[in-house]
Amino acid sequence: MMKWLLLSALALAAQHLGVLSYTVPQGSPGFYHGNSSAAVTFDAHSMFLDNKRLFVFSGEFHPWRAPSGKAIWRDVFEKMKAAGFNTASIYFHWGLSSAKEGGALDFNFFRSHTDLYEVAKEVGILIISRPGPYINAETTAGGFPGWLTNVPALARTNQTGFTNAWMPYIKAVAKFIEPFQYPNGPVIAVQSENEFFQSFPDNPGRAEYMQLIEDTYRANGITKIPITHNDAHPQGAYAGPGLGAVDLYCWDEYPNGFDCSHPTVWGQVDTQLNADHQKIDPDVMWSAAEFQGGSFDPWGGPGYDSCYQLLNEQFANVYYKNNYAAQVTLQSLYMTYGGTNWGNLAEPTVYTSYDYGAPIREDRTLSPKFNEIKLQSHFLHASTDFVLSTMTSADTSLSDKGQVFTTALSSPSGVGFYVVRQNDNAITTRTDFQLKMNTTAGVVTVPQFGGTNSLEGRESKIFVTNYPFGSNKLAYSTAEVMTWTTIDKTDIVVLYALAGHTIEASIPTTAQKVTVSGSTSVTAKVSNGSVVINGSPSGASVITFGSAKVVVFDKATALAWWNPRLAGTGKTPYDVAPDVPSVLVGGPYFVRSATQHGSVLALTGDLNATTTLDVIASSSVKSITWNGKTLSVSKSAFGSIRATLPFGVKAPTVPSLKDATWLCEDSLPEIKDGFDDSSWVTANKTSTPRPQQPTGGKFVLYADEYGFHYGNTIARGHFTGNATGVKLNVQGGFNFGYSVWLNNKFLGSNQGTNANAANGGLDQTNDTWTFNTADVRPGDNVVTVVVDTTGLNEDQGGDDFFKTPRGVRGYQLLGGPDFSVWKIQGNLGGENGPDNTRGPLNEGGLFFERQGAHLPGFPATNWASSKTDSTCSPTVGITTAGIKAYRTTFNLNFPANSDIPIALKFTRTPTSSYRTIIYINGWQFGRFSSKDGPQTLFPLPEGILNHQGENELLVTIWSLDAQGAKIADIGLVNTATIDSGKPPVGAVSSPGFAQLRR
Ligand code: IPT
Repeated sequence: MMKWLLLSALALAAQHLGVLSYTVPQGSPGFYHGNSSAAVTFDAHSMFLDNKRLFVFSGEFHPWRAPSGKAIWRDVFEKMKAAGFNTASIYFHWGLSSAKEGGALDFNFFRSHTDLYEVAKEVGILIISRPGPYINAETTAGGFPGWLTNVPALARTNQTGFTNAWMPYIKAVAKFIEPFQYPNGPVIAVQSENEFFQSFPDNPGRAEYMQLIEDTYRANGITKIPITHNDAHPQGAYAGPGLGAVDLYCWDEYPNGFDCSHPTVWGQVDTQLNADHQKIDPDVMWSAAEFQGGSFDPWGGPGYDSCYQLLNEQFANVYYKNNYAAQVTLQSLYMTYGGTNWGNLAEPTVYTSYDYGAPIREDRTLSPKFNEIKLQSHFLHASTDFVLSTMTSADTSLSDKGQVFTTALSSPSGVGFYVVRQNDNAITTRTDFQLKMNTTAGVVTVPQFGGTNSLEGRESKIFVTNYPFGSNKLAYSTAEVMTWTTIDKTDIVVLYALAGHTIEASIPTTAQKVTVSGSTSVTAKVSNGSVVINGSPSGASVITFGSAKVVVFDKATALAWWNPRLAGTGKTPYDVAPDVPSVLVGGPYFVRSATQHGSVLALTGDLNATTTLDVIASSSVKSITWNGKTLSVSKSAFGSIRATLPFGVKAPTVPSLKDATWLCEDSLPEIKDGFDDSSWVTANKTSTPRPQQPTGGKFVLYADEYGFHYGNTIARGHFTGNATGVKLNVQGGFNFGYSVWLNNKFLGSNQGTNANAANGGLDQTNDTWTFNTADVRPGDNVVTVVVDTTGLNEDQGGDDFFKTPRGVRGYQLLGGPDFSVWKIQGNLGGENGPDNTRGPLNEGGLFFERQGAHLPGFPATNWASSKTDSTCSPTVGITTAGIKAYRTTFNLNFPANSDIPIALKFTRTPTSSYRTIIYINGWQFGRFSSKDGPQTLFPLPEGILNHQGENELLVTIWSLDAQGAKIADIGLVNTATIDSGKPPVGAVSSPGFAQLRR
């Protein structure tokens, strides 16, 4: 059992730190687990690392949704770091590491903990590790391995069969985490399970299971960091005391929900967050393990640009600031980079893209929300008093306008924070107002020197009082603080507000003189021992006096500024406190790093256009390089070092797929007369222990029962005699599809619908298919059922829902004898598939996949060619129901300094019912459904795609319609052209046909 202990050393150590001198009070619940080796501690206000308080500003990222590996992970982490994230929250996927029960666990490559932690450490990102065993995450079976569907024990309980299943995985994971526990590595916490609820009275063994996970971590070396849990709602599950209680209880919040089809409809913000927290666990910091960073989108949904709109920078502005108002000090944005559900990773409520409308988009480009978050995170790191602040009032009383809601907070040292917003999210127009703020000079109503404060609709601002920056102090500011730093003994604070809004700031000074350089839209004067700044920001104004500089930006300008810590100057690579030396850099699309070598400031970063660079740095900086090139510099009107950064990447020529040579081949020989399925698995089970029982027929035909857990499956039922038809209950998950043939005669197809459909969505259909008497032969007849599943269900309710079968759930042969035998086929080798690099989920069971036609180097020598057969092209397609595979190659030769994300683009014909699988260089990177959509743009990430060489592309057309189908148009597009300082990614090394189909 976990206990709380006072760590008095902590209290002592905290005192001699310049930044903060808060002492952990007696009895505070610093983390303790039976010895005193805890390296990560916390109390009611915040976490401590190295006895220093921090705001854990975290973002969710799933390395396995970016399988190009380390180089791309580094890019994502560098972007997160630049946006002020000091932490990443990481789910790991058990199913990807475990192909079969009792088999070897595979943590190589994109499954690697070690690689991930190493990159995070190099970049300086802390890690909250979330290995499950259950993760949800809109991934197949919620991260459970497919084989677990066959284990006859209730998952997520302490039943022996389930315990034996997960224990080796968590033990292995613990061994990977152990050496990377803070401070030796970046891991500051490990989460047990996911959104797990407590035992039901009739459903025991859950808390016991939770406890067993925690004990397993502790027994396997996880002794320095807290174990956390993310409750689905603030209901106190495992907050303690009691069995399964964790060290640090957290909860999840998705206030705008997941319906992206009404992207401007907001609810109201929750004003009870802190009250809820106080009810549950007032002794520990309030932690949002997942807070909405975007939304997933279902098949047939409105698409991720709508999700982005629903959860855009305005949402980030209002809702995240509402969290700060409620004194959150660990906030993790789910997702911060979403990535891709490649290779059958999706579960049935989502499609291939997992862009999530996140701050970093699927192609790794940066959204406006990214920059909004950057302003907030920098403010929090700069405001070291913030984590100690408590709420003093939360109502509309401080403003002269009833619709302005203010949460006032103050720190023990008297720093005030005023989080203002309109009290109704339906208001989309501007409100001008005055605000009463408590300053050391008493209560003042601001602005005092002209103008009004303003809030746009769906805008929130944080005003400050008595706010220290270095040895100076803002008596108050109605401009928001982005950050501050001390350079050459001058304290520089960066303030911002929307252009057109009035700001006012007052800074006590002994100086007699103040100068304003740059834009004169704000004025400054010395009055009664203070510098008073007032005006409306436009571009950059710099106000200089005494040992202070106040930089005032309009918000659009501020969004393009960066505040990188100088590499190698912090005590740890993770430290983002304002006492770590930094520079201010304005203009570039992205600033990756800043390093000072003597008089040279070396900046690296990315550009999306020719850019004016402004740098505020020490006077010791005499020259600046950008991605290694020396710049010619001048001084700007507001005193920055200025240079032009020329955009150095030509718009790329992307190969045309129209003009490409396509090779093609039928991929459904299973319906041809004489097809030999004798080597297929015989579906000979007549019962299953699953809760989901068959709905008819002698044999259990569930694909998973025979080891086929991912992608398309095929069942062939043989019969002799005069049957008149077949009844089929086929289950494949929401938006699944299937087609059925009697011998070589097409009987028809059916499809599921999505969870948002009026009937709640179809994940299975019941159909009766009538045979033409003439098509029933003497001797052997075969009913062939091809099923496109959309993944295994999740198990959110802990009721073994993930065991819901895929394939034929029930059947009945009509008007004749029964089927004599059923044969089942899925991915080559089932649980013993050959591809350890791409992992056990990548392939499905269509003919071309079993053959290996998607693999690099496949000898398509006997395939038809568009050179001699003009119908051999996906834009010509097929004229009957069935499946055809098309293969082509193309070369890319992008310059080393470029980041040019490429996507495969489809023109969709919603009236035509066809499905397409996309393979690039052997990796399945997309599943397109013409009928459902919405995804038509499929990013092919660099690394998986060779940007400096040859690529092999395969696409299929499966027409579910008798009249056939074609892809109206298909082509490669670049979704951005970035001049990038990222190190070369290089093509990932993965095996081809010669290695995998010997
Ligand atoms: C929360 C899950 O913890 C996470 O895995 C993911 O599924 C997320 O939702 C939605 O994307 S569950 C919460 C919505 C109740």
